Amino acid sequence: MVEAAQQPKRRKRIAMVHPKFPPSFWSFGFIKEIGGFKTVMPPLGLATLAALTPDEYDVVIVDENVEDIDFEINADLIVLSSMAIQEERMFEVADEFRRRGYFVCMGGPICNVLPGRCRPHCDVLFEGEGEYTWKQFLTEWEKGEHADNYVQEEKVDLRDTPPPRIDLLQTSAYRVGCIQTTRGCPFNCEFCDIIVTYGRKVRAKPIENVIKELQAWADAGVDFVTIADDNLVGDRVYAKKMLKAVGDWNRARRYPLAFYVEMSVDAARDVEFLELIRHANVVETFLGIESPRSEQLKETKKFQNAATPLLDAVKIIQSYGVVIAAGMIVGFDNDDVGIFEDQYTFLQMAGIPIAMLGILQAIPRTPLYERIEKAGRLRSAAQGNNTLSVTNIEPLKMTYEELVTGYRNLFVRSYTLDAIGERWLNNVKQWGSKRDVPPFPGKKPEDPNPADEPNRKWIQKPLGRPRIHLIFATLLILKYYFAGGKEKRNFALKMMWGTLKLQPAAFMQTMNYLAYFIHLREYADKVVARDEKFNYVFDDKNLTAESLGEDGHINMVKNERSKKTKINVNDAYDGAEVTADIAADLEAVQAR
Ligand code: B12
Ligand code: SF4
Repeated sequence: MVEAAQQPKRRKRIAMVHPKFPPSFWSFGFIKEIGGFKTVMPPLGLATLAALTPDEYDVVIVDENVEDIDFEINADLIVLSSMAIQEERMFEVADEFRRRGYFVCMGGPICNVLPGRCRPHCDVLFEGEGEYTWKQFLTEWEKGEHADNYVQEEKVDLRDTPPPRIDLLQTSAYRVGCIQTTRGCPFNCEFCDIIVTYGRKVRAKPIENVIKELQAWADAGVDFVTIADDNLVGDRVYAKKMLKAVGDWNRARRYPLAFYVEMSVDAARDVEFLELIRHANVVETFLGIESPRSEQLKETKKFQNAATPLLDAVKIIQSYGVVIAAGMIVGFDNDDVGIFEDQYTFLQMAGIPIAMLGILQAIPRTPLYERIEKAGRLRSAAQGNNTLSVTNIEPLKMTYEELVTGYRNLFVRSYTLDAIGERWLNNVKQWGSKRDVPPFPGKKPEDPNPADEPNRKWIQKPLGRPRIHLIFATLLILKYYFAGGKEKRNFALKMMWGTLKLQPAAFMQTMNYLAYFIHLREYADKVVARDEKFNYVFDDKNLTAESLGEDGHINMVKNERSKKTKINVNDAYDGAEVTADIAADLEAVQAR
């Protein structure tokens, strides 16, 4: 008989669970069948945590958006990670596991801003980046000495983050793959929770690791990858080197990967950067434009936008063949009822087909939250879907009802077929061309001006490798529009014919977006237009962070400030017309 001491130690099992998303603007839930996917993107945070877990553990990732959760799973630890939009389901799942006696750890974006609400639903709560705290916890847990709360205050060095374990994901269930090359953003927008968690000093992964991660996604059969950086131009020097390397790698492939990125509008000032995103095969970018009115941009400390002619910036970026998805916000203190018309006009003129329209919300731990709480203008708890007719802020220049009704009407109006069609063709007209690009103010005389450049060909390759599913998807798209009545049919014909006239090479890109628009139309009609959150008001008018369970005794931004991190924001503002506001902001940042 083998002595107990000699028996091999039982391998412990960790189940990492990602709760289901409700329908949202980005869920693409209405076009899963057309796209042939179960959910849009994998949980990169959990895949990263899995990679950080020492080899002696067996790890599984269960994404409830892809498969059902087995509440009797063989596991010693349950790890949950989610965004605030998954709150309800996250807590249900956590409570169910705990009811059955499992030990539950919780982390992710929701815990980073709403730890007070998460606390009652888990055994161990993690706040902030997980690279160091996860390993520390495992060591302490093995010894039976673990804490019940781990907070990562120092920002993680991205050389310490390993390539995510995408081998643990059912990659074919996702529409796109996902990598992250940097974390953090040098700017200081008042409402932003990104800089609360990830800080204002941009930290980057070694470029060779980026290429390795991309190769892994390509090997897994993925054609489209999101570069989930908070701001791709946050560190422009790194971004250029990285995009050059990625572009060289990508263009050498028979079927290059297509990329989605997120960046700030000051990118429009840098011709070299724009050439490189085109070279890398970026086909869509998210821009946080927020408002066409500069008073509102200054109010929210988005000085980089206030100093930029926004319409021109959009047109310049589009001329590099990129589709722009914009974040737009109503409900700033300076917004009056005229803002809805201004937002609509701006979007139509700019030709921004995908506008994530939201009402300003105060997210706990942000400077905006502190200001609104101090002013006694909190009206309810923060919630995770920023594209519903609800906000926790009492508006100043209109009533709450005017704000949510105006918002809802703006959303629905922006997603009528006529409005989408006009925006899409305005954007196709701009692709690969210098037409309509005005000289860009605020540049140094020696800088090249995109308006002086020759016409650019549309060189994007959005489709990836040929797949049988593409034929099936095309048929379903045609069915939706051509069997859906005259209005839909005319819209589809206008989009296709318009593209053939303006930019024939981009015809299949228009087909792609015809699918995208089905989701957005359905979301506008079935979720936003019928949203009952309108009446979601708390009786108690004297709400505070504490009474809402949103207390956050640790403000990570303040902690970072106290460490006097030196950030070179001059790079990020490079070429901007430096107004007094920007100068003050620069000084404030430099003084930290
Ligand atoms: C890619 C992305 C998406 C993708 C989807 C990603 C997915 N998995 O489905 C898309 C574009 C579809 C998307 C959509 C949305 N998104 Co999004 N998204 C991102 C983005 C840019 C990157 C996410 C990511 O992969 N990060 C990289 C990984 C490694 O980071 P991570 O998951 O946070 O994990 C780290 C830590 O949090 C921690 N950690 C995480 N879990 C755990 C667990 C434990 C136990 C431990 C120890 C640690 C830990 O360790 C990890 C490594 O450091 C983030 C911004 C950001 N910088 O994170 C926003 C972000 C997560 N999204 C956000 C929002 C609001 C949304 C939407 C609700 C917007 C909308 N109205 O539609 C939707 C909802 C999604 C849906 N399907 O319905 C917010 C969430 C705010 C919050 N606090 O909850 C963020 C933070 C951006 C922002 N501030 O505006 N998003
Ligand atoms: S530019 Fe975007 S990521 Fe950066 S601080 Fe502003 S809102 Fe946050």
